[in-house]
Amino acid sequence: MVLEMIRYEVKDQIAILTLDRSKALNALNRTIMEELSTALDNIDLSVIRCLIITGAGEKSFVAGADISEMLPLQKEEAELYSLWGNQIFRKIETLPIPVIAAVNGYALGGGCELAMSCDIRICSENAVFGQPETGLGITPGWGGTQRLARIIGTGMAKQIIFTAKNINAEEAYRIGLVNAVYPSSELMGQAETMAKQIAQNAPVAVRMCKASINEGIDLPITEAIKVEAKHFGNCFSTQDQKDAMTAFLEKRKPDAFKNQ
Ligand code: DAK
Repeated sequence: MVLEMIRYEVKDQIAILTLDRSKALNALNRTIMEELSTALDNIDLSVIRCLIITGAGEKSFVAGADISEMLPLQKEEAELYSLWGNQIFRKIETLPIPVIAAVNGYALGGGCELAMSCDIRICSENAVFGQPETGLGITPGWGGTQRLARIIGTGMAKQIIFTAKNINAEEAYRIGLVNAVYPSSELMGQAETMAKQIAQNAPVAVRMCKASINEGIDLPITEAIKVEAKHFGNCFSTQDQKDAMTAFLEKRKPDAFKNQ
């Protein structure tokens, strides 16, 4: 696939997707969003076990949706624009494999929303998070009002969204928006280390865990545990489950998982 603003790299069973529109701090215009969508559709899920999403350069992950493209939108167009972007971010959220956001600088507006559609967020010490939309006369429109509250709770989410005040990496860590903070030079190495740890576990089991958490989180607990039981059961039709449990009982290390 030929992409202009997305770099896609494969390292063994890990893929790294880099948003590369450096002249606008990787702001999300229609082209880069369409390319992101295409890249997600083309991930070889028979091989790739974990995806890392990051931004080009050391200054910015993504500085938001492209403000110049949003300015002229009318009411109906804006609603469609919101649905269109949400549907692309939902592809990340529902991608069968885990997705790590390696946030290397500004993650504002649509950038923060993109990071929140990933399963795990880690960031560099210079990262800045925020939802500046109310200062631009709009609401967050690509999941910000929904996912921020789900990740950090409604009280803190409302404060960040209503005030439009950015927060630094330390504060993002304190409130649970990111799982870890690293010096810029270490961020990608740490993301790859985590991705490799994920990739060495049984692929079907990891996928079932993601599906189980995502599908269960919005259900009443009585229904959610049925979702868990279904995915738990699915693992028992894999060779990897039989092999790993046999290896344990034979007191030896399991062979590498075969994704079968
Ligand atoms: N859009 C377009 N261009 C952007 C941009 C953005 N979000 N962010 C930065 N740029 C461009 C700048 O215009 C500048 O371009 P040139 O002037 O060089 O041509 C270049 O990137 C470098 O930016 P600066 O010169 O401003 O760099 P600084 O280091 O001085 O400042 C900054 C960095 C990140 C603090 C600053 O650029 C900034 O404040 N950027 C805007 C951040 C922002 O407000 N982001 C949120 C955008 S709103 C919805 C759907 C989606 C959304 C909402 C609703 N519905 C349909 C309802 C999403 C909304 C957003 O994401």
